[in-house]
Amino acid sequence: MLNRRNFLQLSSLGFGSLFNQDVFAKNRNRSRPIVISTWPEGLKANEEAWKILKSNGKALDAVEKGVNVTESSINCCVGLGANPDRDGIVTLDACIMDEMGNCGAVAALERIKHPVSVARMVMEKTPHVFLVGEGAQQFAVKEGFTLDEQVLSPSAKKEYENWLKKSEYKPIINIEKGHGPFAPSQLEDGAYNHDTIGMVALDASGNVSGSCTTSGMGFKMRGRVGDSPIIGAGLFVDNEVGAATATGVGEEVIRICGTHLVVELMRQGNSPEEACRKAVHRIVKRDKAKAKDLQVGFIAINKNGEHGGFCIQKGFDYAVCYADDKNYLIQAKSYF
Ligand code: SD4
Repeated sequence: MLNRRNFLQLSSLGFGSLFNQDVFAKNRNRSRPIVISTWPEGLKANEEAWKILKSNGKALDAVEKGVNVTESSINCCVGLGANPDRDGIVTLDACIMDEMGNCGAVAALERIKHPVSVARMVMEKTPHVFLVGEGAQQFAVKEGFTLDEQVLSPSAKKEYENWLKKSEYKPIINIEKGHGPFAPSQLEDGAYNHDTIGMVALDASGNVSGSCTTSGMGFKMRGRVGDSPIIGAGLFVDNEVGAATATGVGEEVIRICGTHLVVELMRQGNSPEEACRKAVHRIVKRDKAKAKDLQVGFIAINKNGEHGGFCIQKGFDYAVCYADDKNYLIQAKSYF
């Protein structure tokens, strides 16, 4: 549990403080700008996004540069050091969407460090929305991205070697066992290690954008793509309403067009948290027994700068930043 002493220590680190959603609720009505992102890694990503937002930069730039931090982190499972597919190859998926409804996506991209930036190029430099596999890689190289070597992080290498012993096809999605007070060094050690980051932001001009980037399920079938690069599933933005992003078992999110649903629920007047809760319930309702072993989490912001999140299992945190010294980790409420 977070006690006062721990809280003060964390605050003095200037890094991130852990808050319960109810405690935080009092401070809900925030003026813009604001950025939120999934999992504890979101704290670092938010810091980068915040640099752009506080100098009146665009939400689109903030959500790209923010998640680039996570993509670069060798100890985080999002980028080239992440858990590979069952053939040992790391394949990355990402998408980005701006306030005009423009969007770009890539999937099954190999050896490119920043898939979200390639997704932005797809959005800005092609008449298309989605490029996959070899074609996406060729496009990235043509746009000046370098082909890097895939170097698995020590933990991904170990996990893959373990997995190979049985080679049982049970693709893995992290279900966080719970959080606690932590220091930056624990993050760097990979203590909180997720294969996805989704980020949505509202900038000083009142525009909303979002991004989502992932290595997908660990030890997945070659060619498997989840929700993260799919507009309306892993990410959706509507500048009249707000934006949402998702994490967890992608197949479940795709089946309900999860983030599109969250945004439409906000359009009907639901708060971000209520919209995320209703989307989670939609997943659980399909098969409650199955849902006991699944994790899916949604986070959302609306045009007033309110934010919220909801998940199936306890233990999903999201990071909220609306000032230099206000980068909080929020414990989302859960169905179970
Ligand atoms: C996927 N949604 O590929 C991603 C994985 C994820 O935390 O979010 N993991 O299905």
